[in-house]
Amino acid sequence: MSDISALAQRLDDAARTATGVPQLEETISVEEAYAVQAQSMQLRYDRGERRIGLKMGMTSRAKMAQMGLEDLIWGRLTDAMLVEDGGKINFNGFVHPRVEPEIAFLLGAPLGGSVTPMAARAALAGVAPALEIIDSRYHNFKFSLTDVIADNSSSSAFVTGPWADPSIDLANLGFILNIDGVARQIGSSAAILGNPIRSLVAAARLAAAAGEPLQAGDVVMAGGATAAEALAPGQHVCLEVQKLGRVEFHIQPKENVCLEK
Ligand code: 0L1
Ligand code: MG
Repeated sequence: MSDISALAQRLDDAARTATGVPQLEETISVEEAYAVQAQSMQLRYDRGERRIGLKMGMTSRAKMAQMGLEDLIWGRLTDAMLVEDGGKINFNGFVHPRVEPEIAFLLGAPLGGSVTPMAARAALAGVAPALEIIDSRYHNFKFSLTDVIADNSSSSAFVTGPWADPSIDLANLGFILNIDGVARQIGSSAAILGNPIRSLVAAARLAAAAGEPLQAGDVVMAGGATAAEALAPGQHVCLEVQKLGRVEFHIQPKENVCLEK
């Protein structure tokens, strides 16, 4: 049995100081990896951060098959990870950030355990275009399944756009991810498990199984609709989702460094 708290501390230090670390040498089970994640998130809560929802990862069937996964992975979101729509992030606060175009769900009622897509939809207060900034704390974004789960499934920041009527059909909405005005990824919400509502159904099951059932007010990030794009200082990132609208953020430019004469 590995020392769960030592691994949690290592990954929390890496995230807090934006410093890459080697992959875990320790062999741990998926259950132990989630225990590491829970303990590393507890360190954040102890510093005053508040859990406000969760993110779903590996939500494309192709990615699941490629990784040999039988289930989705998930991570926890805190209030400190939330970036205002149109706001600025500091590149130096990340190891090597990437952005994924997503849909976010806002719960209007609790949603726990085994639920139908219809029940999941009925619990919603809103849906929004959203951007997830993922940032693996491992060097070169290289990790095993248990590595990434322990690392809060690479979750680091997220931006949600305007909340729209949750009765909108989400099955096949067009996505365009622009960086500095250039379309870098084009896709469809259908890439998220065929329909992103399935991701919410899975989130309800996994969160309840972990003893943290979804509550009214929670945000759930449904998962990437396209491949992730690497980010750089000074960029403007904007996602447009058919029927849902747009969401955006800026990355602060590199700071000028005064050289000695
Ligand atoms: O949000 C995601 O689907 C990514 C999950 C973690 C894997 C990665 O960092 O690419
Ligand atoms: Mg994601």
